[in-house]
Amino acid sequence: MNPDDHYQQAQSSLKHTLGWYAGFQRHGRYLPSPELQAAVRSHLQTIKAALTKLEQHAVRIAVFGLVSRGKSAVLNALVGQNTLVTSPINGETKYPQSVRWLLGDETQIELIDTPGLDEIEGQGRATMAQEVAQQADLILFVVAGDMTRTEYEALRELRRAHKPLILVFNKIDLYPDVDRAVIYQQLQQWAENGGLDRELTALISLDEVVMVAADPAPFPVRTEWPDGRVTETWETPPPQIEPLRAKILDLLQQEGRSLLALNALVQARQATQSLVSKTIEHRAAEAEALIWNYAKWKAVVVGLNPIALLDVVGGAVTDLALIRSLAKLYGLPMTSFAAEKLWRKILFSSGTLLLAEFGSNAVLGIGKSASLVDASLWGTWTTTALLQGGLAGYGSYVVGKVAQQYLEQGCTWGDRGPNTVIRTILTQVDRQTIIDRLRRDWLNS
Ligand SMILES: Nc1nc2c(ncn2[C@@H]2O[C@H](COP(=O)(O)OP(=O)(O)OP(=O)(O)O)[C@@H](O)[C@H]2O)c(=O)[nH]1
Ligand SMILES: [Mg+2]
Repeated sequence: MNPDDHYQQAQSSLKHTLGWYAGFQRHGRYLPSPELQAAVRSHLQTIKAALTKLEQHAVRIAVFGLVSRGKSAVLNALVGQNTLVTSPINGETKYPQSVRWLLGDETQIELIDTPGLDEIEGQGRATMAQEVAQQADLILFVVAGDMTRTEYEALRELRRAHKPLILVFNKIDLYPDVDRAVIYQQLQQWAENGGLDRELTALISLDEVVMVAADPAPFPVRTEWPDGRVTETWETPPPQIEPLRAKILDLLQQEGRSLLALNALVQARQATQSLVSKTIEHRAAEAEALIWNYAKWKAVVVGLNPIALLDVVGGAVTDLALIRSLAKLYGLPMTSFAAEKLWRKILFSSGTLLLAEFGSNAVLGIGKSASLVDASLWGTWTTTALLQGGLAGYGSYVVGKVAQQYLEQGCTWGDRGPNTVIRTILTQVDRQTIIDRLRRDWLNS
């Protein structure tokens, strides 16, 4: 399957998720909870924005690094205009800001500049970095000179966003002797000192280390004229940005569409998961009462009813009714995923009950129906009834509990659910790609 199909699958999944949200909102009106409704609205916005981004082929690239490594300069060089302010003073860029990079085809690229990671303090830094990184399809991490411990730690933190990452070594005019292999070795060394962060070195291969000079320093040019005069002028060499430009375009060409699809799906997955778990939490007490009620009634009815077949059939019907009531209580759809898993559970629960019916016949020598006729066997009848009733009630309780879990998972794992589509895409991407290297991260995030 090609990236265009990934793209369409993601689009269809997001639309499907939006449709589901619309239904959920309607349900929410009958059972209002301001907190849930606010969550629905905000998640809806997120998914709509992700869909729009997908439809517009809008790629977002974020740049990170410590102060004065030349982050703003790198973006300026890519765009070919000095739109972002650069300065020798640390901490020039104070807030994330974005510039457009027009390439002339249908792809729109938004470049996001960020403040130096050592400029903002503590938690604020981590939050800013994670927020921007979450929104990005690709991350550029700019270093200049030896990589420091802070840089290594920042890289590890960014890795949590599970985005492809290019390590940009800037200012090569000042470090003419450094080569890519040396920088990569340094990264590996840090990884080894820090307990060998295999995932970080797997994320960044030597291929993703790129050398540039975004804003080379002017150098003096001495001219000796025939008349003996000597003049000195300053010349500014042009930026050397081509390797980075080529790397980004290559990556987008190869994996851009699948990346966009995956990112949109991850956002839809996060939004859905968070909403569904909030809903389940919100209705925890009601659900518990509902499950108990069904379990209790099933226990009593199965215990009292003398006909074995009726116990089993009636028990399965009760379990189905319980699941329907739970789904209704939550306002969650019964997806094929949840339905299939639950059927198995119900069959298992009925099977156990059936075994209990036969088992108690064998052990106690007689079933409920027979013992009911003979007054001397009423003691046996009570034991059998209690045993079967207890088992039946417990079966319902288990079904109710797993129903919560499967209803929850069904929203992302159902047909066209974000998780299902993410997994399909991941099984189809080529080896040797960055997405392939991120496979495990994408599946578990
Ligand atoms: N020699 C040399 N200097 C560069 C290069 N790129 C950037 N600089 C200089 O490095 C300084 C910092 O550049 P900025 O682009 O402002 O760095 P930044 O990472 O955005 O810095 P903050 O926004 O303060 O975090 C400026 O004086 C740039 O002119 C380069 O390739 N070579
Ligand atoms: Mg800057």
